[in-house]
Amino acid sequence: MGFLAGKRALIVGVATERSIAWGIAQVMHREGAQLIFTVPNDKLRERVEPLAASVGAGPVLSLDVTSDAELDAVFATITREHGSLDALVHAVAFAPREALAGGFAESTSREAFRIAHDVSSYSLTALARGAAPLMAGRAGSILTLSYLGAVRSIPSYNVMGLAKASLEANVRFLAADLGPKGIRVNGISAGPIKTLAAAGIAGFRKMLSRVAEVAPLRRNVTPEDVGNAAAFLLSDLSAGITGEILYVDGGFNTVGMSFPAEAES
Ligand code: NAD
Ligand code: 0WE
Repeated sequence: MGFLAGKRALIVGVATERSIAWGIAQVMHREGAQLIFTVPNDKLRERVEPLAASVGAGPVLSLDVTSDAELDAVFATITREHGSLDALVHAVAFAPREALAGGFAESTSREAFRIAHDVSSYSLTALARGAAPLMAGRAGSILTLSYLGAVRSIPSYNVMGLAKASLEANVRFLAADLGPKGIRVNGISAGPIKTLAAAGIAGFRKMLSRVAEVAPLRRNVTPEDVGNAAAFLLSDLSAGITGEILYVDGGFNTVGMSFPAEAES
């Protein structure tokens, strides 16, 4: 029997078969979890419905995380249809495209700052508040996805770095708030992966190859690498872990200096 057997999970952030959230969903399905998916619009609904069906999930729910009404509706539906929740995956990030290019100060408008923090960090607070009553007395686990730009400056990541720093603080404050109710809250800081959110980011391919040269494991990570670590953090195997950010990046963040690997086979 899988280590997530009997667990029901809400997964927010599947857009395509390359989505990190889809990598997580596949591992969770493999380990026996029952999954509920959401999409923010009808265009993504068409892409996600076949994926959801392939892992035996029920109807895909509508959720734009900037809408309080849609957040309320999702939790009302889950309360009515299922009555409980064991796991929540938050894999959502957005900043206006023009904020993810050029110099940080020049590119960061008040509006881009607001949107990035609303979609990418506040949404975790709102989802955790909605999920908590459904997780009461059930060893719930909440997981979000972060990136190294939360704690290091990275060219062009710009205001998303500030939003990820806020997201990581969100993990710690939610962990303290919900821990006494038996709910754990953690983050995975993933290395770069070619997904829809990475498409059209200038220089992303170069970034992937640089990471693969420098990271101790000398490769990029995959959605399945992230999915396996995610399934652990969402399961009772990690019952003693909360408020933590786990790096799944081939060790890239731990390296202080690295030389070109001429002598490697
Ligand atoms: P993705 O494009 O597949 O997923 C991003 C998701 O955010 C999409 O499903 C999209 O629908 C959703 N989203 C955006 N705005 C929304 C809104 N208003 N309401 C509801 N959903 C909304 O890309 P991904 O790379 O799988 O991203 C998932 C998470 O992983 C993000 O938090 C991202 O920051 C993080 N991450 C990605 C990488 C990478 O290199 N791809 C690395 C580290 C962390
Ligand atoms: O968190 C992310 C990207 C999130 C993202 C992506 C987009 C593209 C489309 C947020 N908002 C938007 N807005 C859009 O209009 N990542 C961790 C992937 C990523 O994005 C980068 C990176 C990495 C890594 C942008 C610049 C530099 C590095």
